[in-house]
Amino acid sequence: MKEKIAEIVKAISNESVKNTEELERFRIKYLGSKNVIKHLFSELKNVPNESKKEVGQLLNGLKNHAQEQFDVIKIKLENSSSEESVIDTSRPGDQIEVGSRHPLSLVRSEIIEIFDRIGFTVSEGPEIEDDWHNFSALNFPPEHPARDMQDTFFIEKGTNEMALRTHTSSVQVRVMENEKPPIRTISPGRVYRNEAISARAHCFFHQVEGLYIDKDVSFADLKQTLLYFAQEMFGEKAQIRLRPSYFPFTEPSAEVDVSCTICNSKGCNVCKYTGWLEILGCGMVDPNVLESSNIDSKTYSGFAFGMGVERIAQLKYRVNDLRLYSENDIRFLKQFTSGI
Ligand code: 2NL
Repeated sequence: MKEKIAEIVKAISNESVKNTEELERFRIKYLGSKNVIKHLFSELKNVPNESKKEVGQLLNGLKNHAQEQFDVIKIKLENSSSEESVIDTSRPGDQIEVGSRHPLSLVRSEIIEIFDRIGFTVSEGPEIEDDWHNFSALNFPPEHPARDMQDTFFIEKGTNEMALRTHTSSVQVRVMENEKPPIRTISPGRVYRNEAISARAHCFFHQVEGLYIDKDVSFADLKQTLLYFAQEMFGEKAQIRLRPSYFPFTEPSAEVDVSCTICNSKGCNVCKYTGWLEILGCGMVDPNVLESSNIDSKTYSGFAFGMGVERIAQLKYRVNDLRLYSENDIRFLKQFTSGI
């Protein structure tokens, strides 16, 4: 009997279990309902009485040993999951989805490229601005409503010194302060206004402002530059019209409409049956603004303009809710060209 037990112990240690099927065979052989150890238990009655206790203990030990071995092998198999872990290096890799550019990013790049072709550089500046660069240098009178808490996000309570910039003209003031004319630059960037969020208004949006200062810059130069821009952006058939307007930093000032490219100026619900779409504001830089940045307004003149990137993108891609631009809904974002 003792020999039989020793044989089984040896057999168990000689078992090589490589997969779950072999493990199951091991279980049936040593732990199943008709296993070899059980068979030895049934023969215990034939063992002489004086050896019964010892042989019984050996059999119990064998039974526990078989169970332990089973558990150890099972865990080993699970950890290495030997069958599945075989890596097939010839399999093709997972497809990597190519992302798409954000529509505002696409339009911003297009605007930059259009102005780059006629010699405009790109200038950037801080989003947190002081009162001078955001308001005073731009000829905003001390009591102008834009300086109100309701319109501007101020950084510190009680002081109106530092604020989130409300336009990127602040960047252009910095350019005028630091560079000598001729100046030909655009400043794209994010700007902030204290407004309730809706389909038509947001607390932040994106602007591209342009500035050209040199000797003898005229309103005709401004008009031709904007016509060039409109035709590059909306197609060579695009026309523009200027309507008189007011900004603190330009005089004279105008608002610019582009002929409706959606209905060819025949009238549709996008242009509200006028045939025209408003795209930007512009004007001749007010002499006070030039002087504030130490540019001699008797020698130099300049024009400036500002446009909302969301507005241009809305016309190009027919997006009619401003909130879509910042909600990061993948179904919206996926629709735009996947150019890198
Ligand atoms: C609009 C109108 C405008 C400017 C921006 C500007 C900058 C300097 C001096 C003078 Cl440094 N003007 N910028 C001029 C006219 C209009 O923006 O509706 N923007 C969305």
